[in-house]
Amino acid sequence: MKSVYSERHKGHAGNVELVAGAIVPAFEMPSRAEFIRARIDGVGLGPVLSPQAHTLDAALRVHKPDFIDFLGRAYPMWKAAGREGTAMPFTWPTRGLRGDRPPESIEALLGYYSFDAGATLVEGSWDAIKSSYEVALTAAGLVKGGEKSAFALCRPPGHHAGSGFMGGYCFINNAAVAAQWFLDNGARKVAILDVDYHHGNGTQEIFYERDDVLVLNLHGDPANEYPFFLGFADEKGAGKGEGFNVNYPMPAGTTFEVWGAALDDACAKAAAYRPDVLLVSLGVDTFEKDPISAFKLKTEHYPLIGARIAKLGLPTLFVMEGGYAVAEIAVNAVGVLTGFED
Ligand code: SP5
Ligand code: ZN
Repeated sequence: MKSVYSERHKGHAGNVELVAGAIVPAFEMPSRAEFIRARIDGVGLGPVLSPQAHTLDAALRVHKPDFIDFLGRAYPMWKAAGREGTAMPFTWPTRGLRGDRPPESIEALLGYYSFDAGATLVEGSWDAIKSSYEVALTAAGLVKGGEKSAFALCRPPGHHAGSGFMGGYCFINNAAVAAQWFLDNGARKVAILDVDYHHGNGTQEIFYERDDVLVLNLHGDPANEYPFFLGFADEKGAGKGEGFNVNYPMPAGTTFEVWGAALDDACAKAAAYRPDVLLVSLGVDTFEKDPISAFKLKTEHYPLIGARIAKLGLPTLFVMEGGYAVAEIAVNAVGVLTGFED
């Protein structure tokens, strides 16, 4: 399997995040992509290509123009306000406040274009975000060009980013961009299977009223897990999208036995949908030793996930999302890919 990777992700570094009332180094760090990059060679998965340059047009097919424009302006504005370090939001237009008018100051804009404090920007973030987007589109091009599968080693990840907001380490929704790109380039239907531990709220929001993208999401029950405010089983899509969004919330402590049954059900739904392409939002924060998650999957299970997905026999694009047990995420993520190929 061919992979696409850009070292431009390294500019998105030194970020901090809020955990239990304290500012700590962000779990979403450059070494994540570096471990995976090294593991690809370690197991001989296949060639690793650099992304081709892309304009932001494909991003604008799923994201609002003012949001994408903001992502590019945010850190320069932060600096112009005399700040340095990590740009982090702290005020949000929740119920009872004005969320209908874009504000002016960088403090307000950060909150207006986010749903949590978890998507932070530093000097090199925007270039890294664009590189991650280009990685996804370049890998999508490989699949469109006839490869049976490809791996987009995206960093930063994307599945929490919605049409007009960032959050949860995510800025541009790489998987959503790729799905729309396939549709704009000849595909009639695309399925997205999101196996990250966290609900892909951004992907769900983007496609919620659409019947040309089936969104299947396996994740920690939002009743007790981030992102808390979306991802329940009764969210099934709306309008002509009704029936084309499927959530599988599962409790803390979920083992592969139970998780794998949900995967089987999701794969059956994907097969019945008969998509032209399958996208896998590949998070490996389901691992038992993940520092911020609570499922109990073991390293031996990841190749089984890949093998189950391969049984669908669909052109498949894997897009990297989360996973924070740093050295092990490489073994587990690449384990899915080798399991797919075997
Ligand atoms: C792409 C992705 O996986 N984003 C995840 C963002 C999660 N952010 C909130 C994490 C809350 C962690 N609570 C941790 C308790 C740790 N002991
Ligand atoms: Zn996650």
